[in-house]
Amino acid sequence: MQQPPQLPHRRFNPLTGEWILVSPHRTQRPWQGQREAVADARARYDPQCYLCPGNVRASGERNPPYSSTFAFTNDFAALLPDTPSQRDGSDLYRWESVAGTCRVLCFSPRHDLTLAQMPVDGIRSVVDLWAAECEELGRTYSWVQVFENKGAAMGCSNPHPHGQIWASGHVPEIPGKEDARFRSHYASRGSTMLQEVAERELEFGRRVVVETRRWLALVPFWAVWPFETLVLPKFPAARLEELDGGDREDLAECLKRLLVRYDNLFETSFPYSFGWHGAPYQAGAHRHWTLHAHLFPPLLRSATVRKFMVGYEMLGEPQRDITPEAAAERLRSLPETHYAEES
Ligand code: H2U
Ligand code: ZN
Repeated sequence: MQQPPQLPHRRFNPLTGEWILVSPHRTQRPWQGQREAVADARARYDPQCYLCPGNVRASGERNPPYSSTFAFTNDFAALLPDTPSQRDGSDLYRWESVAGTCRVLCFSPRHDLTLAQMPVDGIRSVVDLWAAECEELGRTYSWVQVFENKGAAMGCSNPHPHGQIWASGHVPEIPGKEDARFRSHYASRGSTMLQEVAERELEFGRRVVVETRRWLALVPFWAVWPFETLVLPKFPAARLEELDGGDREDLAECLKRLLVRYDNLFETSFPYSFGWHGAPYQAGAHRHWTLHAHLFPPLLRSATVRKFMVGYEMLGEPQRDITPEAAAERLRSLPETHYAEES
């Protein structure tokens, strides 16, 4: 395949079966719109924070004096475990009930850190927590969505380093599409789609941002968000809980190196939505699945100028301004020492 031109073109996303518009010539336009606020420095412990060790949450429960990670069931959960199974309607109007649970995962007792600023062994503890929660919740639910919304720009309500899990009896739309597409790829070609992607990207090289012994972070060919990345294992793996100690150690290193680059890009605590997609917990083999993480950061040109998905994106199809290759090159060129440590 020839590389796409520096002219408007569309790219195909094999994970969703959708196309996106790429307009490489468009980033120079003047900007007089909204600018994001940049967060201030924080204390190591905040007596007002509902996630800090020893503090009381909205439910009246007190957090333990935890020293590594800590998980609890969300006091304002969007999904409830005891929802009875019901459905009604046909053709145009239908509904079905959903049972599930929501968890909040504190990544560190330190209120002032982020994953990017945590040491690799601290990130490794977070990987262990993600894996343990998936294993446990996967016994009850078909889908376990691990994610982190970081930064006020992504709607995060509290800067204390934390993520969430929403687990449900149904497989939601996006992983549902991935599952169907991975399955048909495996049936027709006998290979897992994302392992093929990992091999091709290592060979091409220009979209790779971080490569460790066992993992890869890259800007996908079909990325929608300006600095979107995909984290992939270089070996077959379908779920977080399958990873051995070495895989987890190496994943923590890969995430650290990626997230430090993100923060260094605009010398700001880089906002994003980040989440894991592992094989759904349903009967049958899942050789068609590759465990992967998506990172969707909204920033485009500086710490304060973000990409909005509005207008054409809402009504037509997603569009991006800089090419994925140019985004990967910018991320790759950045140092791996966090800017806050340098000064
Ligand atoms: P976000 O900032 O990423 O939305 O996560 C904070 C979550 O913490 C949010 O889902 C929950 C909110 O419901 N929460 C509690 O479970 N207990 C509290 O005391 C406050 C917030
Ligand atoms: Zn806190």
